[in-house]
Amino acid sequence: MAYDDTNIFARILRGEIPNDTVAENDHALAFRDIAPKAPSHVLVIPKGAYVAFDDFAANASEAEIAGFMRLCAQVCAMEGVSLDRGQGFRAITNAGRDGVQEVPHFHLHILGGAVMGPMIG
Ligand code: DGP
Repeated sequence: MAYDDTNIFARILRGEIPNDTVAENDHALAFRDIAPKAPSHVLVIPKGAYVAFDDFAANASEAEIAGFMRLCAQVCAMEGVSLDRGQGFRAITNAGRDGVQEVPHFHLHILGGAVMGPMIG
């Protein structure tokens, strides 16, 4: 699937739409979800143009992958949900039609601050 650079997260990355940034590095941006599903709900996105998880995992450079993953860990620590500081979290990514992905720019949801409900539904 070709990357559509008009998607909302591409527009956030270009600074066309404001966001509530939590943390950032050279390769990734973390910001609060506009419609939080948990007391802490942060989205982590790569700065590169990747449609979904499989695109990112297959095509991103090792530096991009490392930058993305390190930012995820930083978010968990900052939000107080990492296992050495809090009670845990859920990290999920939706991909494509069956994953019910709304925004076609790869993103990881990090949810915490409450016990999560069922995975599917
Ligand atoms: P999904 O593609 O289904 O994994 O979810 C996309 C998420 O993006 C959804 O939880 C709502 C969030 N979202 C959509 N538009 C915006 C926006 O303009 N700003 C922010 N911060 N979040 C958004």
